[in-house]
Amino acid sequence: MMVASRLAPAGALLAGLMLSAAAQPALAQGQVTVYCSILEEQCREGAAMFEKATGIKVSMVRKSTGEVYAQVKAEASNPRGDVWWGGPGEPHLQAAEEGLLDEYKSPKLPELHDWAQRHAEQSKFRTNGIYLGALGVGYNTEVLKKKGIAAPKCWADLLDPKLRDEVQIADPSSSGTAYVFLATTVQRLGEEKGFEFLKSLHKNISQYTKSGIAPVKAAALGETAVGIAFIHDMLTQKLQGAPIETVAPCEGTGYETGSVSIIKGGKNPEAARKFVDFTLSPDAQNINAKLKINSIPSNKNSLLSPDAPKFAEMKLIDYDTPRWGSPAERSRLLKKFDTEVKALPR
Ligand code: S7P
Repeated sequence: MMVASRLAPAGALLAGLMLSAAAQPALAQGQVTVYCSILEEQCREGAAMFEKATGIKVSMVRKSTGEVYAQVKAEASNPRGDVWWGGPGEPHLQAAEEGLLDEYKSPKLPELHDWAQRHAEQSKFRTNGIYLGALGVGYNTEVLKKKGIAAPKCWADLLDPKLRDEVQIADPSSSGTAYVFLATTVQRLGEEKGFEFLKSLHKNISQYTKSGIAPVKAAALGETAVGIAFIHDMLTQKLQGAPIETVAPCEGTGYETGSVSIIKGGKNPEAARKFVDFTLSPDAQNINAKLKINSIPSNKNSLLSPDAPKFAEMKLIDYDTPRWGSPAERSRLLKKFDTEVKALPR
């Protein structure tokens, strides 16, 4: 009797707590730290959606892909992040091969397109494909007209001396976008001729920006005539009214496999797995269509924006993401770029 009377209020309290938890799924249910390498607005929207759906508090830091790779490597003995969301696949693959990422087979995998399932398999399930994006050129029509420069159609057109100080691309060490450009150039022309091309282009580069999206924004604002980046990002600026046109270069171009990975040794592995499942779901991938970011989503049930660049209409090279994402190739190419291209006077 005494026992029962002491238990009754505790039971009532428990039932009350359960009821309020059911009514408010957003009550704190843990936390997850996400290093985010897609665009700031996508990161913010995704964090808010995930918190609302799971009650797990998201601590989000936005950094470029190469920067996150360097941070994950530097923190390997005491990882502070749980998930690395977005950015081209090569730095993710390098981290996977260097033992910095955890294996995880998401239940969402069967919902993905073949290319994304292959990407996961190639990494031994230590990274996942979330979107595709083709690399290209964007030019400001007003700046080119004012300067009397013909619109570029090919990569080779970017070497025109009239474009001196008028081309921007990011630094491939910090930016995943710029690394795709570096690897595309080497794959397209072979290493020797590829580096000759990069050295000639260097004369026209006004600056190597830290983030891959910066040249797109500069071209949209007319601060540079030409930017090299992902075509879907340049299209976003065009859809917002910027005088920008996009080009899939005539010689053929490479593309990114945007990726998401779990950081090995992170403090919140369970929440990290839930976050990865979320990024592979149509809910998270449809953020792109909502924000008019026209990359191609990996989940077969996600919305494909009608404005998304049509891969079938572009000349694509047979871009080898696993090769250029291997630790040996990525480290070697970046070092070579720094010493043989970036260090040159202009
Ligand atoms: O989703 C848009 C997008 O542009 O965000 C990523 C981002 O720009 C990569 O940044 P960094 O080049 O600075 O690393 C791209 O993967 C993606 O297409």
